[in-house]
Amino acid sequence: MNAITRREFVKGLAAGAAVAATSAMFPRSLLAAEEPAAGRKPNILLIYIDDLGWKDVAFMGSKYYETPNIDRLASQGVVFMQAYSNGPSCAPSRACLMSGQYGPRHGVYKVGKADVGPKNKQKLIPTPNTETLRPDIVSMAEALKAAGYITAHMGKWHLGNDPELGPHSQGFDINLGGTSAGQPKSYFSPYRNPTFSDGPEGEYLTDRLTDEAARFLEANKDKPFFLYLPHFAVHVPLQAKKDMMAKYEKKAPDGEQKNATYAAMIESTDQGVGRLMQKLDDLKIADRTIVIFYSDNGGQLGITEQKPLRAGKGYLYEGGIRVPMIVRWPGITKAGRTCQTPVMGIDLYPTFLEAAGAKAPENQILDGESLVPVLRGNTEKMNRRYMFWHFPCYQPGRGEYRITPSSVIREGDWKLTEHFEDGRLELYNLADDISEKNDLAANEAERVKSMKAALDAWHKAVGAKIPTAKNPKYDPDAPYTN
Ligand SMILES: [Ca+2]
Repeated sequence: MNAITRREFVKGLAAGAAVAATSAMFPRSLLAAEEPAAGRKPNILLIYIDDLGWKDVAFMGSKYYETPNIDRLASQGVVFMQAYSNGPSCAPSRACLMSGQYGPRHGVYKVGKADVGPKNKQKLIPTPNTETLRPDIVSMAEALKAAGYITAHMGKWHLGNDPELGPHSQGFDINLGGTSAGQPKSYFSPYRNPTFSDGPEGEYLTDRLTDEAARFLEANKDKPFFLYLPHFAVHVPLQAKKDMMAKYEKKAPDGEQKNATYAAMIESTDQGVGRLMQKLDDLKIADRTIVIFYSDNGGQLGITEQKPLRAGKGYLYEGGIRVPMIVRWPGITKAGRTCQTPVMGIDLYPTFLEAAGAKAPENQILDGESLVPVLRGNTEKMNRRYMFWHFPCYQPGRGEYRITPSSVIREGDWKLTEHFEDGRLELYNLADDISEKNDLAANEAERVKSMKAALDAWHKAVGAKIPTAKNPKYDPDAPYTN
């Protein structure tokens, strides 16, 4: 991890604040805010949306979904065009985000058992999956708490239940909503969630989490805080406020973006973001609050689509792992900047440590890299040469597996996938072929060889388990039945 001294950090913050004040990069409300006191730790508000795809927001190009508040946030911060989730679905992305570690270190690869799906269509015995985050792992919340932050979790946790495995066990002072569950029983009260009370009949969950988050901001405006707001939205069950759906029912579809309920769920999320940004302004703490808007995986096919990206949630193609991401850090990030640097969930942990002047946990490798130099605009490049995904399990789909055991390595614009069932290698150049249509593995023997060697070396370095045992139940002639 790039260490930064407290003095450098403070110096940077002060210099950045001056830039913001003179160049009118931020709205009046931000300029009116107090100057950050020297050495004051910035607040961190991490808004993490569930299953929100790369193009499920207007600022990324959707003509169907309406997200004026998130669009405004995007215009005030850095938009990462190549932000990735660490996994193709909820739990692995969250485990990586919270731990700062790649999947093989904690073993959370997917939601549920490793071999979900028709067993007779699995050539290999997959590596067992872990469904909870190990208690000995020091989460980003624990690291920030140790640095004096008050920490709150509001929404979906999906990595186990308190007291042993829930948000409280991983350093969150407050937990509202966080259990082992991957989706709400209902988006309308009564919620039947053991970690928070039901609201008035018919209250909407996304609004409620926004209310709770706003109350938290008010109550903790004078402390350094880390508010992790992993909305249940826009994951199924598809349930939205009826009055919000009407306009989408009349609206022209944008390809397969046409589900009015889903659109209204996105709009409720957008309103929540708008209300919290307004709250930061009203409390005059926007200038010392880092806001991150991010998603845990791609959009679900059948509900939405991410064209030109290939596939969606549950795949290792870009549509499954490339997600929208905004970082607004007044005084540090330049408003309206678009950044092509590939980044991923594990980068946020070291970024937050650097921002907070917090110590990295002892005896815990952090696989990500701080985004602070990129956020400052000092560079467009990360120090790392490669990014990795490891999925030694089966991810069922409709008619075929979305993923059979495989690993992915990205180097520059090149993306190589190794399929463990048959050793097949797939290679794409994302700069020329963002849709992953032209497999260049046969044309690029040298590159394939070097990337495969780097992937092998990584497997060894992180102790990645690779399934090799043949599944005796495999039947090549059996139909795939869901
Ligand atoms: Ca998800």
